[in-house]
Amino acid sequence: MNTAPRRHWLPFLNKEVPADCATPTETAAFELKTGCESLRLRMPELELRSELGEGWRISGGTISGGETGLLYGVYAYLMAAAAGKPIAEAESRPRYALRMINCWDNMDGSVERGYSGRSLWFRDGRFSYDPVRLRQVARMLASVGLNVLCINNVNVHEPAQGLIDEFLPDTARLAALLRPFGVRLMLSVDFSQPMRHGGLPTADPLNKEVQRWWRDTADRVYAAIPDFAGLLVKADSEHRPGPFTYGRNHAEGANLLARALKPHGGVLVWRAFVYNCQQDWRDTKTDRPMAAYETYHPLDGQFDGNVILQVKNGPFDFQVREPISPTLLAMPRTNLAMELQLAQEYTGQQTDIYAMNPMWKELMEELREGGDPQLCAMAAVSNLGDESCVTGHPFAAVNLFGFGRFAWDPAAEPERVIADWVRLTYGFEGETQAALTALLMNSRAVYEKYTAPLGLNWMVTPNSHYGPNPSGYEYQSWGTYHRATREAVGIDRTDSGTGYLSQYPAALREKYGSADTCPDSLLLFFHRRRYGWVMPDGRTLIQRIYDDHFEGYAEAEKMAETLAALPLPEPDRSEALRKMALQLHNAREWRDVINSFFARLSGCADAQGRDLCADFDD
Ligand code: GCW
Repeated sequence: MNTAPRRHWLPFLNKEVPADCATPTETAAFELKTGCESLRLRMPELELRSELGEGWRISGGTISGGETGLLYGVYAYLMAAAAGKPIAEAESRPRYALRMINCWDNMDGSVERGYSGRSLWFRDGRFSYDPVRLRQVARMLASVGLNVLCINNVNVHEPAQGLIDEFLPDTARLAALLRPFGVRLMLSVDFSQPMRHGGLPTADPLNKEVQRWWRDTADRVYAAIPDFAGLLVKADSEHRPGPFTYGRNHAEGANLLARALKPHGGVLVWRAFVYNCQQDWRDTKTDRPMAAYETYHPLDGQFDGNVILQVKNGPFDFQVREPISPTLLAMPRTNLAMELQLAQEYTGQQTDIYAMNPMWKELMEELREGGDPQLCAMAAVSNLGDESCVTGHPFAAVNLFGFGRFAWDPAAEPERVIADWVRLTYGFEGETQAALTALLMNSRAVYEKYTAPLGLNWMVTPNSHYGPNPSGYEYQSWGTYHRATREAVGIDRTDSGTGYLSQYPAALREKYGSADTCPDSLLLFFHRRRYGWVMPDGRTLIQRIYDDHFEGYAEAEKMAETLAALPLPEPDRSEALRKMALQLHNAREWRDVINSFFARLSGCADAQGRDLCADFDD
């Protein structure tokens, strides 16, 4: 489906930018004019001040900034006015230099973990896109300050290896289309590319021919795309090739590519998603969350200056609740990026509503408690696709918008960000704005309750990752176990258990190490507990499991009522209501499957006598 784009948070900028708009400054001027028409704003003066870089200043009727800073300043000015909070005096600069969207798009047009349709730029093994549509998407990215777009999947399937080779002219054309919006292109490459695409017998990072091949490749790419952002690599992870094949470590692997990019000012983003995906489920000593730290901590200080280690926010894989990844707190001499996932792989797949900014705020708090490492970049797996609303669910756009705001200023209040999105997208004010904002703000807590409260993750349906299946991953090789028996559930990750806890700095070790101080939300992630264990609020563990699932479903029903009462425009209204019905079905499945699983296993009845679908024999 490649239908016309729809409402997003810049409805007043929904016009086409002239093709001859070569520089961000010209684009900015045009955008401003468009905005002025519909908002009847006084056109501020624009002043190019290169020293401000990506930052901007609004003062005395003038917007000043570096080339992209000016563009961002204009968007900030227009969006603030449209949100009913005009800016007279302000200045701002981004907290992170790189604010990246990682698309998992394949060249056949499919999108790995994509829930918004097919790829916006690939079809049938080649580039295929509507430039008007892409400029609109680029404008969405630029309006919230996102400045790097990696267009292809980190699992690099053929023919995507040709993006830096036979398709390079097309890649360069797309880069040119994005350039006026301050968005630089990045590509994912396969570590074994010199063999699979370069005819070499090896991809060993210490081999001179391999080094030359990457250098020549980088030279060619930069000749075609001078502002190319760099390369992204998933290596030795889930069957992808990597330096381990040659007995080399990941610093040697990353530095190989980084050195080829360095003369051109490019960065090499290396993903830290490395673990043994062929674990024997009987093995209770190996604990998957420990893997990244074990691989990377010993290498701290060995990565070149233009390498960025990109670490998923949690030690597992984008579950609804995980503690902060200890790797982010253990690499003081390495450039770090945190990787988030806008695609709702484990969080409702753009069917269930799940707004992420509240979760990201918690992650930043945990980072601070753990010693406040200085990250240099933020990355997020894209939720974009070719469906008419581009993010699958009309409300999922809040996560793209929210990610841009967050990566610019991680201290931005989630509620304010979400309220702005609501106002800009739907024009809601007062009670309606507050109602949709509250619904979105609570959506994660509701989802967590009906799916995986208390840090009890991986009860999801294998492969699809939507819907419950409590034993689905329990006897598999992915390292994803809850180990529920008839007495107890959860994993002891303290010193008496797997020892994972020891990877954290003291403050977090203390907080998580005792079941009394560990937040309820992570209890079963860090501790194994009997069902009769009494929680701080006086309820038993099993009762909390039941109660949370019942509450989660009841709250989802309330969400549905609120949603139905909102004056949403069409087609968003019909689409949101249709998806809400699916969400309720999903929530009910989770509630009943998980509760009956535990009731049958434990033999414990519900204190409130509700139906647990357990068929107790007595
Ligand atoms: O969560 C897993 C996903 C894979 C993904 C992988 C990764 C791109 O299920 O689809 O592959 O993470 O992050 O590399």
